[in-house]
Amino acid sequence: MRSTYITTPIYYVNAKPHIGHAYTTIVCDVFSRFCRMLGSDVFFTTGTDEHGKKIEQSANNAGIAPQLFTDSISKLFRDLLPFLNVTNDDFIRTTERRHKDAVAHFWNRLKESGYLYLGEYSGWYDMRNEAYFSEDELVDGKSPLGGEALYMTEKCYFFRLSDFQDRLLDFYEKNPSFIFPSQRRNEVISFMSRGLNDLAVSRTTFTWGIPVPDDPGHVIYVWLDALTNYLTLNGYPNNDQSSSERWRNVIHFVGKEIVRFHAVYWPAFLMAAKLPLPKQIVSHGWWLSEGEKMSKSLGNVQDPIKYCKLFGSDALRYYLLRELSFGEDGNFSLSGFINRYNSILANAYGNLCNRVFSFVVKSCDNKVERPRDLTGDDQLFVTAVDADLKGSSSLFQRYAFSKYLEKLEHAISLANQYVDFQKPWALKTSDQGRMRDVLFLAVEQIYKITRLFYPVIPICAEKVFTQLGIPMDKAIATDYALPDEFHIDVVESLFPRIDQSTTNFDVFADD
Ligand code: ME8
Repeated sequence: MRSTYITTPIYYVNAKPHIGHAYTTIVCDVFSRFCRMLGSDVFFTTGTDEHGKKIEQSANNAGIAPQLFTDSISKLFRDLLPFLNVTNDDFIRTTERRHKDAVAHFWNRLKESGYLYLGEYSGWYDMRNEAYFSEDELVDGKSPLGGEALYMTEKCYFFRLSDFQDRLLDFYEKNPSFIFPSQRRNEVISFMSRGLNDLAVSRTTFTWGIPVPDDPGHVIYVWLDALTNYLTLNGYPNNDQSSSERWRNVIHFVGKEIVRFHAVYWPAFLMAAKLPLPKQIVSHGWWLSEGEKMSKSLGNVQDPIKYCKLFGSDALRYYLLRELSFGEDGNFSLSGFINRYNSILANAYGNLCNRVFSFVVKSCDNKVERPRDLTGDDQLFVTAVDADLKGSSSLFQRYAFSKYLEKLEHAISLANQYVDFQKPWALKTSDQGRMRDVLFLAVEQIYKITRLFYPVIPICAEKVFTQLGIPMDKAIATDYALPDEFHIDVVESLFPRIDQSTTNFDVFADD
């Protein structure tokens, strides 16, 4: 079985999680569920990034010791996962012993291979993003990543990043899909063409970090610390990464603002430590709120838990994947959420399942059988649905989640049209045999659509399979043959319409 290792970024613990974090985690969960359906042995991880000056300062501002502070915020990220119905296999905290050991080991490998040296650094430091910039990289006096920039000088260890310019460019050329999408790849290459400077990888101006082995006055640069989490989670240094199939198939999902760290620094560190490089860095765009990036420092965030509590995790997962064209930015809005929920989940899909299943229960003694022959209309219907579903898998593999869902929505609308046109309620008095055939075909297409909907709306999918008497693990297995007879005992409502006049939206008032 093919191994696939899927990672979210590990999130800073300077404030509680918001929709942006929930988005990446959900994307990774949906992708993991999809890969598992295709038979992959998936290892899916997430966690929290807990060191660095920014976290130390947030803890100081809160008047709490950094460890206690990070304990409490990391817990909020961990506790969010069941709300989102996420199936991660591990959760890492960079303050854990296993990680500190892995980072110290990794540091020693870089040192032994001659890529670290002691020097002095002066530059503009963006504390929000924990990165140094040169004067000419500043934009209107701020860092190019948008944070305030402070001029600082400190003695620190450097990583010989400049040695890797040609090797990295060569690697990108030989592995054109390493950075996805290509727009980000072009940005990275253009950044590299300006030349790579050596990178400051230790700090002495604060203490909240992993000490440099044999020089504890320095703490290890938080990005070197954080990126190593992906190795820690794969058992480094105890497991041999060079022979790890999982490591060769690691896909890092990240927001577009941290592509540089993952696509330039990380492969350079790995090359220096003589370790294999990840398979792909997949980057997505931002959720905006009134045109600005939703972020804790801008204070314009939305709480994902509120959405899950009020509308269910399936609804949030569906909205996030459908609304944002993967890779691009998009606006998050409650009204947009309700519109998509009501028009697709409640009216088109939920209602289709409900009316077809109820009809089977009420008018067909709870069961329907596969028809012996298909009419021309039936054949057209099944062929059209199959055409929508056929290409969907490759869309998924190209991370085109919104287009994928669009295909499923089209298939749902074909099924609704088929039922409307065939009018099983009229056939009930004129031709019961035909009525049963129509209902079987409708149920069968619902089942096929629901299988592909499963990674996005797993709770609802399970309800549909249960109504059809098919266990979830069978329903989503690649080689499962659909039974020739469906039995439906009880019909369950899937997505009740959101009635704006009766829903209490007060919970959103303080976001
Ligand atoms: O960067 N829209 O952590 P972080 C979409 N610790 N995604 C968003 C988002 C938004 N408005 N806001 C956040 C860090 N994200 C580092 C990562 S990895 C070795 C270290 C998501 O807490 C998106 O995935 O700032 C983004 O890259 C990540 O959260 C940044 O989280």
